[in-house]
Amino acid sequence: MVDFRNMRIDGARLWDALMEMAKIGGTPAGGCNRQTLTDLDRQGRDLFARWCREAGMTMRVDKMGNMFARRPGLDDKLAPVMLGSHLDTQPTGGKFDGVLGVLGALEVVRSLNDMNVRTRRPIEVANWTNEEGARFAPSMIGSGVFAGHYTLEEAYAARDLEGAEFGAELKRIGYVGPDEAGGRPIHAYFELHIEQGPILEDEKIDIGVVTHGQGQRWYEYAIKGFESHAGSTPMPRRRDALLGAARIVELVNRTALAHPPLAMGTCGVIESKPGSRNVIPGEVFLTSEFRHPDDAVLSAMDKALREGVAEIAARGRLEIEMREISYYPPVPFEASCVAAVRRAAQELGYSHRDIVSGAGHDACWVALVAPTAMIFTPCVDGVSHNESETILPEWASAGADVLLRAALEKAEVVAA
Ligand code: HGY
Ligand code: MN
Ligand code: MN
Repeated sequence: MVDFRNMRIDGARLWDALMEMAKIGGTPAGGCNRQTLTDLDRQGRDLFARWCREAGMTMRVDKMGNMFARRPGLDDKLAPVMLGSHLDTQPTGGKFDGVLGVLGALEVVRSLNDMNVRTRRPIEVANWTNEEGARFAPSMIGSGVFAGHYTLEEAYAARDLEGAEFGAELKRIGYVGPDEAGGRPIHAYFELHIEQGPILEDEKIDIGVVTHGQGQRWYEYAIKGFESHAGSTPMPRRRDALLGAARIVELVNRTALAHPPLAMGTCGVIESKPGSRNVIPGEVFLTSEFRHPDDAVLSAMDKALREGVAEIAARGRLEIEMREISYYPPVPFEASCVAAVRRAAQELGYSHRDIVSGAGHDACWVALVAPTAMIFTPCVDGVSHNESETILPEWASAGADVLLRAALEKAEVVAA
């Protein structure tokens, strides 16, 4: 058995790749706007595919546009060890959310090539489609179809706020692949990701050993009132859809604050029609989401929300169609994979601590179909989903070193 304990990745090459990818959709404020299934997403995918080919990998794409670059194993029939994350970003996203996981995985392969290391199992690097859910909801839909939680038809029918359809956009950028999405064995899946919160940096810890992903519930509301004149409609006679939406926003916030310290509640999108300053809004589209690591609390928040929305509808004489568009319970990651991450950090001499993920990740769906774990790096001030998101190069290197070692434990080094 080859001793792979001193192997490390090339941190400078990883950082160069991150900066190169960040140019695609780069914004004047230093962030990235490379939203899923846009021409910029296609450019990012094409660059990733070129780099993978240059690293001697073969590329497969499935019907959800999920990309899998493969480095063969000596016993290539075995189920692969898969590493990856996502290249799509938020509209005001940063350079590292998701991208660190995809390019950190590519760096693992590049380093194995440099060290002429062979593994018994094949290694695959994945780029999952539409992790962010910003343009097409829900989030993590590429990995969600792969894990069998959503159907291809559900995903293809999703529409963005301009009415563009997911399936048509995926076809337009040329990334509808021939492979079925999912339904094949994966020996282990590891996802490297920035924490997107302040804990690791505050505690001066290099590596987060992620034990769970918290549960999430995502909702949409179609609120109908009655458009009428802002100057001549007496207050008691109004059916003001925007006032109803405002009450739901306050209800979501109040419900999360009622379950401290871990509950999260957010309203992210609101669209008011007709959008005229002197017309009482007759229609509003609103979104909200809840998150919590305990499913029973998430259910209690859901119940309080539904009761509150019914009360707001009655009080405002509004019709409120409330839809839950996505739900997944808290996800425990697989013990042997979590232990491999913890062992890797330990042996590499990186400080580490167990942590629960506040953000959702493709790993949360992949965990349904493969032994899965995640590796977190700190991020500056815990900021993410913001153009100022940034990390230190040494954090990126440490995370990818741990990814390399955890992957090799599962892929089994046979020659170096
Ligand atoms: O919403 C999330 O947690 C992830 O960024 N998609
Ligand atoms: Mn992400
Ligand atoms: Mn994100």
